[in-house]
Amino acid sequence: MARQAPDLREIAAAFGVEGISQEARWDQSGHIHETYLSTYAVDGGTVRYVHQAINERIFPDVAGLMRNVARVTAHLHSHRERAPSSRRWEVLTPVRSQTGDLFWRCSQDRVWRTFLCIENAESYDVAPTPAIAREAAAAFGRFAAALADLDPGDLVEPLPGFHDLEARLARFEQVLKEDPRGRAREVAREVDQVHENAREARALGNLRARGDLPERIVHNDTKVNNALIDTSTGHGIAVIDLDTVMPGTILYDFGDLVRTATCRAEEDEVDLERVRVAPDLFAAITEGYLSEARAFLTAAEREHLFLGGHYMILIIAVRFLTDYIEGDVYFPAHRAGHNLDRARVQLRILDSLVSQRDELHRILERSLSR
Ligand code: GN1
Ligand code: MG
Repeated sequence: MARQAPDLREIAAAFGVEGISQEARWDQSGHIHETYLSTYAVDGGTVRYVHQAINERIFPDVAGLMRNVARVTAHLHSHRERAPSSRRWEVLTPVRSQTGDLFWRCSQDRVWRTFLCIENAESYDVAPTPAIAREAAAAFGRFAAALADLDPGDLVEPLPGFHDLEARLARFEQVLKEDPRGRAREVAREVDQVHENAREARALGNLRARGDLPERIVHNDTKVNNALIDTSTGHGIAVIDLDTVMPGTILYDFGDLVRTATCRAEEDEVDLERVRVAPDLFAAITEGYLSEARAFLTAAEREHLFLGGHYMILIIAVRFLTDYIEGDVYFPAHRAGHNLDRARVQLRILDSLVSQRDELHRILERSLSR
């Protein structure tokens, strides 16, 4: 779909941003919203903001979404004040519009929000080193610990059934049967792979249904690029992208880290030979996550952490594959077969996880016993 360039001056004015606009960079690392990093000259220096057009097709309840973001960020801010630490820790800060809201509809009929930019920090689509994988994972662990005492009843569920594997599989089977774009024939192998891996992943749903895993407020999108790393120290210092923060199991968060931070290839890599779970990165995220989460994990959560990886990789594979068959209606496709490539990468990561299961389990056990 052609993108209409937004009038960022209009947006900056709506959010009371002071200073003269110097530069705006379109950040294409997320799949959902349209994001700009804008620099403004003010008082002899510069200040940067993130302006984001919210995808209303995916998040129709913008008011509910932004209420969640406000609650979560307020809780994180007060947690930071209550438990000060010598290690840098930043919290995302949404900016209110001139009318006092956390979102604003522009003249192009799109809804915008604005955040202060967290400076001296960077994020990575692929973890370049074990040290960075470790720090990204530690940031997500610290985030979960800080939200442990936020009442789940305070949040709405912006995307109901987001990580409900049964619902995702049912939709997948339905789209496969309807085959609206005549693509089902091409994906027979991938469909088999989904079926082969579904049984094991379903164990997580069963554990949840039995009440074995505590419901917590979790991030639900712990992609490695949603952690910020301090540019100078290399420490994990913040977690961003709070749209999917809602009740769930901690296994989702650990699992999405396994999916995104243990593989040295991009999410849409076409050379599948490059796609594998690297044990050194797996060890790094395990160490990093547990350095913060060890204190609050229950015995059942510890026991089933590994399953989180299997579950999340499969669920994203199913989502990409469903979207390919359906005609790329959710995840933007920038080339022919883009969502199929993404699905194949996920299935390859899953293969790699399963085939190295014993070694990876040993790594996890070692971290857990520390
Ligand atoms: C989307 O916004 P972004 O790119 O961080 C998606 C996640 C997927 C991810 C796959 C709301 O996240 O669930 O895991 O793409 N977010 C939503 O890269 O669907
Ligand atoms: Mg996201």
